[in-house]
Amino acid sequence: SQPTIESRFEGCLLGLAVGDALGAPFEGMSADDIAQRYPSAQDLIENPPPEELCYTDDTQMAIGVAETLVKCGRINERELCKRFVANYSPERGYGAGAKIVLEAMVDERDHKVLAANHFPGGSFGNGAAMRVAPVGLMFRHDHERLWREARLSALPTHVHPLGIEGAQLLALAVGIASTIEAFDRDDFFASLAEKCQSQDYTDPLRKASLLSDVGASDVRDLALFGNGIEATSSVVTAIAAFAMSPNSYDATIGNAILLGGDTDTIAAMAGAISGAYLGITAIPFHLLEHLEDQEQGASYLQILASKLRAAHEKI
Ligand code: 8NA
Ligand code: MG
Ligand code: MG
Ligand code: MG
Repeated sequence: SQPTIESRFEGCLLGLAVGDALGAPFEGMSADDIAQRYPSAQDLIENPPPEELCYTDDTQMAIGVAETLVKCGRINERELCKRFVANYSPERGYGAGAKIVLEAMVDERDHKVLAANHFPGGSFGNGAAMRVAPVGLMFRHDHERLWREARLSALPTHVHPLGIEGAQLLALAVGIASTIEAFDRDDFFASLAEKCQSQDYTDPLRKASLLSDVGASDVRDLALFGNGIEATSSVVTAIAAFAMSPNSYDATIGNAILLGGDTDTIAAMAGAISGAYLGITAIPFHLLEHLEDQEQGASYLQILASKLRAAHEKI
């Protein structure tokens, strides 16, 4: 049976946080190093590191995006910056450029100048894509609006066209995944390619759709799409990890993490798409149970998912 809308909203936000938190201990490691400890995705899911699962900047910023949508019903840049500042804790591990821009926001300096100039033309890091999933849920029924709001959610830190488009693409993947009843590879990739402008995304998307078509499931095939902190070497990777195993949250995030590199972020993005499609029940209970996100017995992310769904019903 189909997951309910409630289940899909929860699955997306918790799927993002669990992917982020499970991937975090491996961030920056090589695939070979990870394989020595975890030969398969299943090994990793069944025997995760024993420590509490702590999420990082990816989830912390996604919370700010969701809170903004709950409060304003849309992306209001001022409110979004306020939420980023209120939630900011540098020990969660922010990207170098993002850290500088956020610290300017905290000090009420003009962060826009830094966002535009710290990297030539702005940042094309995956930091806008890693936090955008709530926008995909909120505007799942209106892809034009989704595309515009995803852009607005990127701008405080990411003004480079590739940083923005990576976020738009990930939001659209989440929006579609949260809406479809059965996964159809051709439809899924055609809808994504239709909105994309840049060859940096359209070319790998085409390759990802073909790869899925031949039923390849070797994690090495996923590695072709990159495992870096640039949006262009991680967003399509996350989408491909989902498309390779649409009916398994475990395989989706496990394979994403086994690639090495930017493990927390790629698993966060892949986990958000997978959770939006499969719902909260697809996420292993022992992982949810070990996630730090507990406030007096309740999960803040679950509460936020429920508020986001209520806001979504009103638009
Ligand atoms: P960002 O804006 O600093 O971008 C990430 C990186 O991408 C930069 O540091 C550059 O190396 C590179 N980059 C981006 N734009 C350009 C450009 N125009 N020219 C040359 N290089 C460029 O930060 P972000 O928020 O996009 O980064 C997201 C990543 O940061 C995620 O992986 C997230 O998990 C986090 N992160 C954390 C740690 C950590 O300390 N735990 C390490 C790496 C990344
Ligand atoms: Mg992170
Ligand atoms: Mg096109
Ligand atoms: Mg990361």
